[in-house]
Parts: sequence; C-alpha cells; structure tokens
Amino acid sequence: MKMIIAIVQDKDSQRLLTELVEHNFRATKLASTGGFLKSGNTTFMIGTDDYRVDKALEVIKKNCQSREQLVAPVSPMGGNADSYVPYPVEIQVGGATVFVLPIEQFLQF
Ligand code: 2BA
Repeated sequence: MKMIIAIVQDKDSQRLLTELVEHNFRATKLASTGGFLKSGNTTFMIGTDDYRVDKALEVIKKNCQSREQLVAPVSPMGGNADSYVPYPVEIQVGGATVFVLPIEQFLQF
C-alpha cells in the first residue's frame, strides 16, 4: 500500500476530490499553506493499493493545471528584508506536487 501526498492549487481541489471519489479512491483534503507564497493551497492524502497508484496519479494530473501567478512586492517593514522583491514577479505554480510514500501499517479502529 502507498500514501500519496499531493499539494494542489485551491482552484483545482474540489474537482480533484470529486474525481477521486468517482474513481473509488479514499482521500482526505487538508487546508495548507505554501512556504514561498505564504498563501493557501490544498493537500490531499490518498491511501491506496500499490496497483492503483498510477491511476491516482493520472486523475491528479488530469485535474490539476499549472498557472502563472504574479507575486506582488511586499514591504520589508516589520518583515524580513532579505526576501524583499521591489517589483512584481511572475512565477509558475505547479499543478500538483506529489510524494508517494510506502505505508508500513494501515489500521482502522
Ligand atoms: P509555495 O511554497 O507557496 O510555492 C509556490 C511556487 O513558488 C512554487 O510552485 C514555485 O514555482 C515557486 N517557488 C517556491 N519556492 C521558491 C524559491 N525558493 N525560489 C523561487 N521560486 C520558488 P511549486 O513548485 O509548484 O510548488 C507549489 C506548492 O507545493 C508550494 O507552495 C508548496 O506548498 C508545495 N511544495 C513544493 N515543493 C515542495 C517540497 N519539496 N516539499 C514540500 N512542499 C512542497
């Protein structure tokens, strides 16, 4: 069995959850925050049998798109001057960042 952890954009999260359930995957959706943008994203935990991992990845890939995002300059006042960028910067935020981990034990009580 594997645990798939997928960090996706909020905009894609509801559609992804619907499709995962339609394909009979069990998933838990968590509100998360990206360390770089310091804005909300969504983390999915999907526990599944090894033979279904590829299908889960296919569903994630199909429902999550990468987008350009403009990062506005943030005043260093009261913040960290090291990370100050004086002009807006366009960055590419990925559709999904995915980790596939082995599961040692799966228990339900
Ligand atoms: P954030 O940390 O908010 O990052 C959003 C996007 O900002 C990233 O998109 C990347 O394009 C850019 N970015 C991140 N760190 C950067 C840096 N030091 N310099 C320049 N640009 C940077 P993605 O790479 O697609 O990541 C989307 C979200 O996935 C991340 O949000 C974070 O929440 C998560 N993530 C990505 N890689 C991760 C990792 N290795 N471990 C844990 N979470 C990760």
